[in-house]
Amino acid sequence: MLYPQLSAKRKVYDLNGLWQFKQGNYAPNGQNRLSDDPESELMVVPTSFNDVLVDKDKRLFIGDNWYERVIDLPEIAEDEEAVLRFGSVTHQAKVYLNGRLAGEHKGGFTPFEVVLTEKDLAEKPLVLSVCANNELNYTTLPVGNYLEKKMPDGRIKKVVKENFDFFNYAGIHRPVKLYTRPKHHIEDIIVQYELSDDLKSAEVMVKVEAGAVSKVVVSILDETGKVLAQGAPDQALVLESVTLWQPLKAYLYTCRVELFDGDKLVDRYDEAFGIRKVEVKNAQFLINDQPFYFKGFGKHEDTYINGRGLNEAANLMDLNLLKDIGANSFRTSHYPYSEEMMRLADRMGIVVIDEVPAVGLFQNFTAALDLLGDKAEPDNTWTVMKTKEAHEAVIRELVKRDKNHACVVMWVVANEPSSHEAGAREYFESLIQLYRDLDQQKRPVTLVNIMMAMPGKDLVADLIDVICLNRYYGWYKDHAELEDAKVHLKQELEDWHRLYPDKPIMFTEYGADTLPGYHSLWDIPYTEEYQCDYYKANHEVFDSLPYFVGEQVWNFADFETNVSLIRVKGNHKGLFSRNRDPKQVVRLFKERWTAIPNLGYKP
Ligand code: BDP
Repeated sequence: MLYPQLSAKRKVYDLNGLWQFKQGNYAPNGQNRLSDDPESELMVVPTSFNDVLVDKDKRLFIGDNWYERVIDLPEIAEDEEAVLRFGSVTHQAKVYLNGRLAGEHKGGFTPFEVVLTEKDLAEKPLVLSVCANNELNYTTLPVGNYLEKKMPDGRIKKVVKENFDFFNYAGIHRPVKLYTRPKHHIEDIIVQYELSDDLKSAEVMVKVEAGAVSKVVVSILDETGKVLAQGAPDQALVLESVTLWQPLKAYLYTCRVELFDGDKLVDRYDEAFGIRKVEVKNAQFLINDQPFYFKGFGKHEDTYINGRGLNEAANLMDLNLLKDIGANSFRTSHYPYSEEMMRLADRMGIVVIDEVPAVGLFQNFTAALDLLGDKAEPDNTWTVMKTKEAHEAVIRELVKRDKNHACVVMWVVANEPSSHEAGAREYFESLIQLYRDLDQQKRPVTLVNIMMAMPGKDLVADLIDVICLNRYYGWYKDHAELEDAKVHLKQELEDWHRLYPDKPIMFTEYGADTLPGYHSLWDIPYTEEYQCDYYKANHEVFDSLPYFVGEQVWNFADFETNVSLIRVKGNHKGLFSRNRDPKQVVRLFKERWTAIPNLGYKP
């Protein structure tokens, strides 16, 4: 899906800013206005509504969240169409135009569009109402435990207990835009390329989905805007001398697609893309034929005030901090990040592991996380979860959105599912295959493994390319026993390697909650010293194993969670605090990571 962008034939209008807002019942009918409802109030777009409302019940409200604004449409030419474009609405969206249901979308982290009809274009003014529903259950991704509570006054209150460890922020999270494009337009662009064996030259092949026109011209431009090759879609365009997209040394070409009717330009779109090779071979993760070592983070889209809403300044600061500490990569844990973030990572040369919101696929996950929780029922995840349809949809939407990004080097099918329970293999086999079928670049696919799915118990690892582990030796296991932690960690990694000698292994999570300002002479968890010692112990083991290809810590920064016994106003495993102040451990990482090269660390 193309990002809304200005071009000679396209205009983009910003619909962000102040909207009218109300939680609960509302039925737009073309005559009424949300602003006339005394219970309505102001809201900004984009942001999570939760923290900005400053009201406990509204912050935790589950159900329909209504947004409305009135648009005085610009003139749209006869041969053009107008499209409403939502970067994301969390989690389910219904879009109404003058009271008419004009579009719907399920899934809170991928974009969708609504094309305005002739009738909509004639309406003056046009009332745009959006319902953002934030219910989660066993059919949605992420997975939530949904219940209806009877209140003392007889009212029924909807409740979602997150089956995952981050706060269920919701609302219109990413920009809303109105753009125009020609009726006969470019619908999608898929850039494929084949590099020569020496990686010096490439044949670029571009697929174009477009309306009927007489001619489609594809041009490849370098960073100075010089045309290097030109031809038709599906034709090999030869680049004699290629500048590769390298980790932290990005180079982006432009693929310009133009539609012509005779000599007349009908539509034009510029898609940036990088050329690089990704391959998994002999227990190594190769980028441009060299062994790559992942240094970086699991992150969240999470900032004060905005919650999960797009915060471009925070994104840029985060990636600058990531570079400063000597890292090279992050995982979009636990959902697709904004298109703006992916474009930024492309430009900065940051390597990305791209994840769908498949989190919580573990019955009773919160009980499992709660160390004091006694699990009465045996887990029955794969008969209880009805998420397959949502899962397929989100894989399709993610690949459609992110396929051309050079930064994306691997896809994640799920985070910490119950991959050791009967039914897991049947559930995941076709989803992993779906990624492989859809992705023209044939990027590796992984599943992020949970601590309970140990080697021998896990049922899916043979289906994936890289063994990605979330492990907490020295935290959830061997708590404050770092010597034992090292022994157990090494043992487990050796077991994985014995089972899958050709697959590289990396950590996609490891970490220890740390409250900045807490210190101790001894090994006391939650102190800044313990966080340092915890990481040193883990690194000692990593460095002793040649097939261990990467370390992504949990987490980049502290983040908001649901309340629970083991969360002290959020999760504090960040190397940075929620406001991005460094903890003591940042110095340790900076020293370590600036000494480890991105390529060729473990040749
Ligand atoms: C893992 C999850 C992550 C949690 C983390 C933790 O993948 O979302 O926040 O552990 O417990 O279970 O800190």
